[in-house]
Amino acid sequence: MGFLSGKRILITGIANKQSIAWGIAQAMHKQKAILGFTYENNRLRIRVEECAKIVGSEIILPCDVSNDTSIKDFFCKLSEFWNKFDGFVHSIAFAPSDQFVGDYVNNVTREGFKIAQEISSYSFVAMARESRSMINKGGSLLTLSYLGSERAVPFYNVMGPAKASLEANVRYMAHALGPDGIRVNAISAGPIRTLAASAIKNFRKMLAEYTPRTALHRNVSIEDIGNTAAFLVSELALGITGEVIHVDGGFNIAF
Ligand code: 0WD
Repeated sequence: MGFLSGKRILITGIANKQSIAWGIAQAMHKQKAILGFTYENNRLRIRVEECAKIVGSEIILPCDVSNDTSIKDFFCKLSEFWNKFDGFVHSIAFAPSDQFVGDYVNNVTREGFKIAQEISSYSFVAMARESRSMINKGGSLLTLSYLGSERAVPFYNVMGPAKASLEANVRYMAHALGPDGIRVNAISAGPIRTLAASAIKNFRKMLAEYTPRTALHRNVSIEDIGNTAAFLVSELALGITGEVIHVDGGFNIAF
């Protein structure tokens, strides 16, 4: 028995085995959740299939969250496997690479700002709207944020406002979905070397400087994020909604 026994959870945002979403999937699998997976495009399909196989999942479906039809089609296909399920993990963010360089004010563009907001924040509520009627009472939605929403982190640039919007989205979604018995939370993760992180200039340097400044004197891993994610979607966390929980080794509380 695990504390997610019998729960059906959908995982988005696996790009490879370094992805935070993969750490989450493994932790949930350990707690006996039944998992389904999305992949953004055919380039990523094989990698997601490999991951799904490891955790015994047969649900691997395309979903590009930049496109409303793709989201609609995805949940329609998912309903052929699961007419009801217990929640999803939104582990998705994107902004064009030219938005992560130089001075924020000089380099941010209308298009870059719009794309970052659409894919990294709006897509969370778009997915919730399309799946609301399929989610069981007691269900849980989870997304991934970063401290750049609260503080100006060099080179994080346009993704900072996108994460701030995502965190506000969490609170508004939690308020709207609360009466349906659905909880909505975010994990604000410490920096982890992934594909998405490689878009941020100086990420390695930042990671090295980060370690001694955390309260725990260590960086976090995808396992750390995964374990908190498993807890948050479980019945152990039934009283928690609308929260942004830092899983960052105590970086944000240290001076
Ligand atoms: O330090 C880090 N790595 C942190 C990441 C610290 C704190 C938060 N996060 C957040 C990210 O901002 C993101 O929201 O965690 C989430 C997952 O990021 P990750 O695990 O670091 O990155 P990665 O393994 O690259 O997965 C993100 C995936 C995409 O991968 P690529 O790299 O191919 O863009 O998001 C998915 C895609 O699989 N994605 C989409 N999925 C569906 N539709 C789309 C889209 N339009 N765009 C990106």
